[in-house]
Amino acid sequence: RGSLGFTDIWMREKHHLLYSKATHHPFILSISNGTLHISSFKRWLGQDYLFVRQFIPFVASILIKSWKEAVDNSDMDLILSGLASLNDEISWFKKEASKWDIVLSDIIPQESNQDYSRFLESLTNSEIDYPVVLTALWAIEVVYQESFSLCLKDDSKTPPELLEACHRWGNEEFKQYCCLLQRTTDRYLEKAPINVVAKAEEVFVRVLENEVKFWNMSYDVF
Ligand code: HMH
Repeated sequence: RGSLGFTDIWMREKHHLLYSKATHHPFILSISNGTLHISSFKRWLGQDYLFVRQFIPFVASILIKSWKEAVDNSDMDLILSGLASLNDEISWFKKEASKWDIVLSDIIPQESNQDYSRFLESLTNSEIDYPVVLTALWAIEVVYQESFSLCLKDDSKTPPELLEACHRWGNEEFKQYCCLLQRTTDRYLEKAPINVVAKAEEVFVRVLENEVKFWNMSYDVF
């Protein structure tokens, strides 16, 4: 397979089209060309706050798996750093919500959000293999990293009041985190039995589908 790992083959070759649908969604493109309706942004903000609250226990379940299954301490350190930044992220959502007059306790999860949460919850099961959940974590993070970094490009017209949000996921440090997650994931996939690799690929695709639906939910006028 040359020098490409499984994750690169999936994102750049086999599932490239779905991957670009998730990373170049109209919601993101309209932030970067300055045409997003602020009501869409606010809807996304409220829904994503609820998503992150469900995402935290999912990441915690991976921390437990890294404790049981990792070959060295670096995995647990990496997952722990991810959990620590989710702590900051929750604070950021609260601050950002008050800036936009959003009452977070009033937000009701939309169907796509509930579906995504249920999917993550199914992956917290102790029977789900470590390489599979690493794949999911990496995919979830890399979609946001790649999406929001588009909004920070020199030629983008992102409104100044949305820059802070874009910077949260588009920054260089988050990109490094995603690269480390990718490398770790590939390392385990290399050694995994073929059925586990197949399951990881299926989970990768399902993450991308859920990400597209999540953007649709935020973007659609309803
Ligand atoms: C829907 N996907 C969604 N929300 C997020 N905050 C991330 C990924 C990245 O953390």
